[in-house]
Amino acid sequence: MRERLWAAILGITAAAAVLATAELIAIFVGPQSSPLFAMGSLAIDLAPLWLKEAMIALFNTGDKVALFVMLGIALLVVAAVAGILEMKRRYAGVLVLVVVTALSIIAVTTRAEASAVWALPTLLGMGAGILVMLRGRRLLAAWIEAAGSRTEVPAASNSTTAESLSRRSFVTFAALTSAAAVVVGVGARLMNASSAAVTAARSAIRLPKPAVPAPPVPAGAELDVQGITPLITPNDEFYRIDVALQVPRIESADWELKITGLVDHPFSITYDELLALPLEEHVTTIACVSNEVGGNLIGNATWLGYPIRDLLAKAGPAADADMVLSSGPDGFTAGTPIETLTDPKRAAILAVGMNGEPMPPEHGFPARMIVPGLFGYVSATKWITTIEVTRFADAEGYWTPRGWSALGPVKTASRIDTPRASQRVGAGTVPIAGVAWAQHTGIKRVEVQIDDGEWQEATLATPISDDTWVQWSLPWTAEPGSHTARVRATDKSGKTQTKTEAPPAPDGATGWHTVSFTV
Ligand SMILES: Nc1nc2c(c(=O)[nH]1)N[C@H]1C(S)=C(S)[C@@H](COP(=O)(O)O)O[C@H]1N2
Ligand SMILES: [Mo]
Repeated sequence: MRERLWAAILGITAAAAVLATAELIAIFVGPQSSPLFAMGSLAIDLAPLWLKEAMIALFNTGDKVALFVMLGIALLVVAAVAGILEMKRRYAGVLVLVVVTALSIIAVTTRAEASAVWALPTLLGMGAGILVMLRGRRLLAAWIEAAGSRTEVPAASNSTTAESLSRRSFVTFAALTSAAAVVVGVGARLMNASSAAVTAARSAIRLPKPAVPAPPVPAGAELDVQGITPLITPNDEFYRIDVALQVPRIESADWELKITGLVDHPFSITYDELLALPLEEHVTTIACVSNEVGGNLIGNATWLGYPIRDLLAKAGPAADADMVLSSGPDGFTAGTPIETLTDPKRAAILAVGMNGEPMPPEHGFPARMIVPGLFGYVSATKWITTIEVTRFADAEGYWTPRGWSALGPVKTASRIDTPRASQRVGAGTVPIAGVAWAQHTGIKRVEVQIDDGEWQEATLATPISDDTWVQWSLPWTAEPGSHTARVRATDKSGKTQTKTEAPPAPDGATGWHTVSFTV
């Protein structure tokens, strides 16, 4: 047998396990956390200018491919050496593997915008590589031993059997591991590469200035209370609800929205055409129907987009149409009353911007719907590709046959942000504070009850508009001991939140948010 060759194959198998695992985990952590991607980028950064120019001259636009081919060859050599070393001396190859992966962790985590979790794919890859190296080493050593004892006792036929058995064990292990690594690794790499392309394309987009900017946030809209939810939710803290495991990655250049169905003039619109329209900015709070009382599946952002009623007007909906079925590439659909979308007083928009950025991929890049006053599941279609004008009698949204109501107006609600449940607070004046919402109706009053006391009216901040949540607070002098606070809001239609507790399904939770804490 050729010990060296098999040892080299062992090393390469272990390296394949490292890369495949890392690529797989990078799907979840983010395409830039892939060690291959990071090492490639690092090589580009470190290479002297003359080398870069030579590469471009030699390979033209294939320079990136050439770079990855060279990187691949280098890795192959190092991996083979690691395998040979491991068979010479136990853990020598493991050491090489650890050193190389540690270097790539440095490469990954020192990228601009990198975060510590970006180390995870390579770290788990390292773990997988070590396992493969150790197990393979044991199998290969057994084979080498069996082969060795045969040369010593050529006549013993059972040692020949021992050799072929141990050979089969090692070869099967190496073949299966590498095959799995190639399938998983290549698949994951393709996914990561395409999402990296979308990330790059998205960061190159410059959104136009809004033709109708959002009015400035009124003074006094944000209360100075520690622990209260920020008035505008930062994009990376905004809740997310997706039916798909994978965030769909769509390039804006490939994107097109079709407006079809019961219309006189069906048409399509591209991303560039959409950006060229006079866009409007609206601050709107959106919420999920699955939000529990006191839950955080709600957020408030400044959205930039184009009124859906204007798109519909251009298509000319039929008089008997009463629903718009919007769909995304993940199989999600939302059924929205056409009346809500065409209401000139309601800012239902096809949004391309979120808090001054192009729509983040997680929140629907290139474009999504935002409709004030309706739960997300019946209105907020992300990665939207089709708007079909239809009728409630003929179509239904994704969640309707799954136990959720066909119509999903938001329910008036309120939440205590501070004190938090089971928090211990110091004696003295303690603010009880939080947010309340009744999108498109507006909040009239928020009341707080402490223990079994009277309901006390909280101070409302100046709301941005009736389409956004509003902060509230009640100063309270805390007596030592255990306390319970509950909150209820009344909206501008005069309706007060019901005490009756209901679960989220089928059309939204009800009940008063109640928090117990200790002073
Ligand atoms: N394509 C698509 N759009 C979707 C969803 C989805 O799963 N797929 N979820 C909806 C639900 S249930 C809600 S509450 C909102 C959430 O939007 P967000 O993830 O940006 O907060 O998006 C809606 N739009
Ligand atoms: Mo939702």
